[in-house]
Amino acid sequence: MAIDPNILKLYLVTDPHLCAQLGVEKTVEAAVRGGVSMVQLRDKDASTADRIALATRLKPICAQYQVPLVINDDVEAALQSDVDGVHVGQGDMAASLARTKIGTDKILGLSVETVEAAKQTPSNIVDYIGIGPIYPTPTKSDHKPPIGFDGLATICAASPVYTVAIGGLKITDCARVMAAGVNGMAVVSAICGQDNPYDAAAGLRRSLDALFI
Ligand code: TZP
Ligand code: MG
Repeated sequence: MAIDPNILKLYLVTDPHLCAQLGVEKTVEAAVRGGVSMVQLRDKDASTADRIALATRLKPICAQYQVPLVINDDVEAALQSDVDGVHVGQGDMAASLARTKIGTDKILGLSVETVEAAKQTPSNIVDYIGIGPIYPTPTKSDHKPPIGFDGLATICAASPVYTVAIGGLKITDCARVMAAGVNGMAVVSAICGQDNPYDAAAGLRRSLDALFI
């Protein structure tokens, strides 16, 4: 519990399909070098064993840059690979149970799509919420209706915990994202699958840093 909100500034969520050409490890290595502040291993189709194996390879890369690494959905994989935490959605394991399993020292994130869900977020259990999708995005097939920047600002204002925006966000959105009051911006395709993930991450980080004055 009690995270530094700066870790949320530029949050990379990985996608094995978008990263297929370079691979997830090389993409993450380039992204953390470029200035990503947090990484979430997200692979909806992998087994727990596969996630543990990949997380074990990503851990030293992230650790070298003091960038926290969390795993989407899979508490067991997060525990066995001893990464920094886990991110769950509304339909996944209940946040309270995830917290019980991971203990008090690890990071717990929760996806939130509505003001009601934001208000109900237990601040003694959840460290941050991921709010979105802001735009429709092909990266997440089953996503809820996009909330736009007004929706983002409303949900952010209702949140008792730190916040990060997600869904279709590009470098041109940095100012509007941060103006909504969130602590950071989460991206998949703005880094994964880009010709040069280092340049993509560094460009995003420069834009965000310029807004944090
Ligand atoms: N949750 C809400 S939207 C999304 C997730 C994991 C995917 C965001 O991907 P992209 O490529 O940044 O739009
Ligand atoms: Mg989920």
